[in-house]
Amino acid sequence: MVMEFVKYHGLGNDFILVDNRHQAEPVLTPEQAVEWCDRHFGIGADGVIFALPGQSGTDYTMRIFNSDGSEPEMCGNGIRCLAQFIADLEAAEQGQARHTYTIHTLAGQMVPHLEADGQITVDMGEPRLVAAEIPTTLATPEEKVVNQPLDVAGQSWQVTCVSMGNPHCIARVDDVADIPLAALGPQFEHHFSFPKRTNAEFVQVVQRDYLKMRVWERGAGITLACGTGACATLVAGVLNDWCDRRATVELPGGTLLIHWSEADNRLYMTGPAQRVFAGRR
Ligand code: ZDP
Repeated sequence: MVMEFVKYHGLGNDFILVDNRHQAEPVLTPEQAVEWCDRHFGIGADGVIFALPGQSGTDYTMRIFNSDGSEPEMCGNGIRCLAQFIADLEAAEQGQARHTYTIHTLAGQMVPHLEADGQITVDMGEPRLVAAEIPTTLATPEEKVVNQPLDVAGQSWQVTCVSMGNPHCIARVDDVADIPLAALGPQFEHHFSFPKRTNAEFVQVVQRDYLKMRVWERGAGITLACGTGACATLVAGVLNDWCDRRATVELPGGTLLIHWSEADNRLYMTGPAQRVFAGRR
């Protein structure tokens, strides 16, 4: 069967978007998503995202398969791409689109808002900090993991763990350019301390309001950006007093503005989402 898709990217973190509004389950299997994401034998992407009918009163539901076929709970750059995709669909069908959507995800409800300048701000919800919610065995279930030692690749790292619905393990380094990401990433991802595997972020503190970050993504490997990872990194920075609650996070693909609001404990992420091309497969 011929299927239509649209490619989008958020800071070079690229996704295949599928209009799945007519059906409650994704129209592709995880195995098909792996094929579609292949950069040599397929379309090429870090993941496939499905725009599904809403649940529990939300406008839409987002589901995503990573390029290895695993299904993450949440996806920050992806939800900006999803919001732009939906707005583009609504504009094509109705001549106009809304600016704010409520989106159901496996990590709860998220609320992207399309700004007048083309950027998209997403209410990413509250970070989860206790070990049971990461999940990690680095502490007892109710404890936080802040600046704890972790042995990886024959080296002792000081790590902080944050869940944005999906698991993140953050380590501060002097210079992110020096990190052998391809070698280290898989060893963090598959470390026995993370029962659901983990995303791994290496952060360099440039100023209290400017962080540089490189990411190894669970299920996708090296990517140019990670929205949930940028949020988790800022939270780790605040918990360790490396940075302010509002900071720019520079990723290889560009920058995101992240704000951890004191008023409501929620993360607000602002960044772009761009349409690349549409196709059939
Ligand atoms: O947690 C995971 O398995 C991630 N690979 C999900 C994708 C995260 C993403 N890069 C982001 O921006 O949050 C889409």
